[in-house]
Amino acid sequence: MKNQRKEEASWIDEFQTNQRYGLLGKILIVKKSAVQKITIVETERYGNGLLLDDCWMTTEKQEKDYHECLVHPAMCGAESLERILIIGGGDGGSARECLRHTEVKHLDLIEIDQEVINLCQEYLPKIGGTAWSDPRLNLKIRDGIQWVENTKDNSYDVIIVDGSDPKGPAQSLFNRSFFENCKRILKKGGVFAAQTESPEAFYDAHMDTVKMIKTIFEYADPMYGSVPIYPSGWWSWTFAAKDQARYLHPSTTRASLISMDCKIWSPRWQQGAFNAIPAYVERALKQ
Ligand code: SPD
Repeated sequence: MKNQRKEEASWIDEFQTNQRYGLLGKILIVKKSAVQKITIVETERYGNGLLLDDCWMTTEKQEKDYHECLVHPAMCGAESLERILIIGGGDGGSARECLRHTEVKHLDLIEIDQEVINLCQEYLPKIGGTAWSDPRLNLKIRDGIQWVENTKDNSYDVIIVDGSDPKGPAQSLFNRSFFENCKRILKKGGVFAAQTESPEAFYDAHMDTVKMIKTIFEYADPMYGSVPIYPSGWWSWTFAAKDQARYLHPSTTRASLISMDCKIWSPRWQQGAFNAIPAYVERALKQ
């Protein structure tokens, strides 16, 4: 049986300019939704995984390396955690991490593609886990751009942008007007968080996005870590706030409730990850 699986496995690659990033595995299903191409795979090393338009999004055995880092600096830094917004995040991993915080009363998860939710619930159910049945979750299949445009000022304590790369359906999640609306609908003591690509594999996208967020919010800083399945394995998340750089100072009470069950995130890890800004990025941000 083991031999048989190995014979069926082949390289599943994300192709970027002059590079490719792959895992050995089997393709379980490929679907073209109205929005994008969705591929579900079974990998030898990281369990079942999801690709959108042939780019790696998540796998069961390393998703925490990404979701914990996107979510907890924001959730442990915001003044209050009553109302949370996630744009994207159709695998449910960001929602699961947010809902571990018992102060959360309401979470809007705005995903553009119902098919992503369906396939993740079927093939990667542990990533969303109990979030899918949590009464605090309000799942809407909507365009995130329109959602933030139509939301009134000061609506959310935390806003998390868990989209894919800046092309295709996620392109507009990297636009100035989108970030400006996020700022407008964020409460004064709130925290904004977004995945901001790789400082190595996607230098231009990373720099453009971090610079833009910095010009919009009063306080903003990128944080760096490792996501093995993404191009170069070196990834970033950027956090922003209106009243103070509150994402740099995690609440010890909140951290103590969640960090023992985290794989990567802890207040100590977070401090190092903000300090791990590469010198070439720090220099470029000052120009
Ligand atoms: N290059 C991949 C960037 C994708 C970031 N979002 C992934 C979704 C995981 N919830």
